[in-house]
Amino acid sequence: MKNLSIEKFVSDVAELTKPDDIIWCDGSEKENETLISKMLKEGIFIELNQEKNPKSYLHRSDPNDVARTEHLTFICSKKEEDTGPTNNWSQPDQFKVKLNGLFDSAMEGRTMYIVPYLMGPEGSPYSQVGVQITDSPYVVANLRIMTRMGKRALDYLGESDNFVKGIHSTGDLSPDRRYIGHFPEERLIMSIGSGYGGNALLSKKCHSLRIASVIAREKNWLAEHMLILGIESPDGELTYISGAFPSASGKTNLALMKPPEGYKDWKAWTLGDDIAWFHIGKDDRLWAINPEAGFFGVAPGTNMKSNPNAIASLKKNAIFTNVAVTADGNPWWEGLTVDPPNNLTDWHGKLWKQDNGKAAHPNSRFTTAIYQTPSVSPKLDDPQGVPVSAMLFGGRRAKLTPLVYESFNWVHGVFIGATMGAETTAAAVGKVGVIRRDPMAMRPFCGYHMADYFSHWIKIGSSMVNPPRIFHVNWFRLDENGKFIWPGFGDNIRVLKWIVDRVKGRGKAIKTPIGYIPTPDALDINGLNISSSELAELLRVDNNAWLEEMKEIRTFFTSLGKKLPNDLLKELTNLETRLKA
Ligand code: OXD
Ligand code: MN
Repeated sequence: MKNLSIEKFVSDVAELTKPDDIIWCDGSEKENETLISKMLKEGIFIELNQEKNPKSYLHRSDPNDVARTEHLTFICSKKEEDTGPTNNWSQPDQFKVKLNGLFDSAMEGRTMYIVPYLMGPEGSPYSQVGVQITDSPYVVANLRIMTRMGKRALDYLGESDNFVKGIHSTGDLSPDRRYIGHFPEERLIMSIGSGYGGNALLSKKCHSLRIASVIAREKNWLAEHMLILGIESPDGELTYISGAFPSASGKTNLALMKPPEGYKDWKAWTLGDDIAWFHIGKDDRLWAINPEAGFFGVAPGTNMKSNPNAIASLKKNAIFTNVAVTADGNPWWEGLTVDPPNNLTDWHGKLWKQDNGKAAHPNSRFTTAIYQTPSVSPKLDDPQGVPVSAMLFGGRRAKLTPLVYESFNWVHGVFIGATMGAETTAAAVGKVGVIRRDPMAMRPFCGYHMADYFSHWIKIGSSMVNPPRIFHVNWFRLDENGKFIWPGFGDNIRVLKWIVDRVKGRGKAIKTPIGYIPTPDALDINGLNISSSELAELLRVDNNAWLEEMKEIRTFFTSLGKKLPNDLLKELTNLETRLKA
């Protein structure tokens, strides 16, 4: 069966980019093998120790192309006011002329790959098809893991023209000629000059968040930068939660959490580590699917303690990008083992020495299928998804925000998400460790005006009698010696247990100006090395410090202009009043 819309799309792009040949990807094993041998021959893939890491490969990206480039990412809505102040805008026709100039003949001497992909389970009414055209075989190999690609996507689409178009070329990899352009009204993405991660795997941030958030607003659902996790108590009670955390802030660790000693009879089921699409069910619950099928996780810091399930999922069929390699051909990154092994090759391919800086790039990544993690939820391919009872917002904050608190209601929860602040990380180019406001962890990923996005969130909540409860968590509080107070990782299940208790109407809490926090005895710290004064510090609300924070929030709200929903301004004023009381 031919899809005429795809044929037309492909011939138009081929005419512009002039590839030497065109390969239509079907997603088969055979196709993957051919692609891998080609990449090995061309040095795009480097073979890892195949005995220890069967069918796993290393890729070294251009050193100028190692993270998302937000300053080169544009939302080209027809009207600038639809893009909003947190995005770069360019007039769509003009931007297309500029990009077409860069795409002109960009694939000369190269192969053009056509990658149809399905975001979401087969048979799900909530899934979406995209077609990415790319000249990067590395991108194809990643999409094969990250999405349900090839024939499956075409079968889902049939003859329909309802797919997101993605045009990608690595161009000459020069940051001066690198742009990631989104045309929301046309469901079109054009990306040139980068072969890396969220800039190049267009299914991920570009389609499933920036374009999908626009579609979600039109169709009354939510496309979010969130993990999805099922928590099963010893008596079999299963509660699904979702959570938004800024890039490289432990989202993958939480999504793949393994309950620690003392919680062995609890289970945590992984559904997704990065993106969730939510629909309101006929039963008044909010149902989530993960559009993706793989993880594109940050490698540094991943180890048997922080994330044993990720380590288990990396045993085979994995792609490693910009990690270091040991002398016997195994991947390595900072934090994988306590001490670096001898004779490491760094991410540039040079013999690494202690004073050479990091051996693996701080934003080095692994790509692996969710199906390979021992904690994979049996519901991952369920067309309906899972009903979510609690949504978490979290940021990396050394001070101020307590370990956990619960919003008073949905609108207050939206306020908490909208005012999230977090320290920046290596996932995007720019200064690391400064606080920036990152509403719902969507600042770099919302495809339209942030103030309209807040209104949309409020509307979604008001469409349900019992929307999910909203919480804020912060695993990253430091003591006066700069040490983390909370152990984090698997022990975060203790916080999730309180959240589940709250959802079920049994967790004890104290009302504070910022929300409900656990009573000291409601949080299980049994077996942890945490004193009661440390616990008090973890849960402390410092009214004066919060009042200082309110000034920044007011400035941020002002920067969003007059579309900011009144409800949120009211929340701000009410919070200030409570803090002063
Ligand atoms: C990611 C990111 O790659 O958020 O998931 O940057
Ligand atoms: Mn992410």
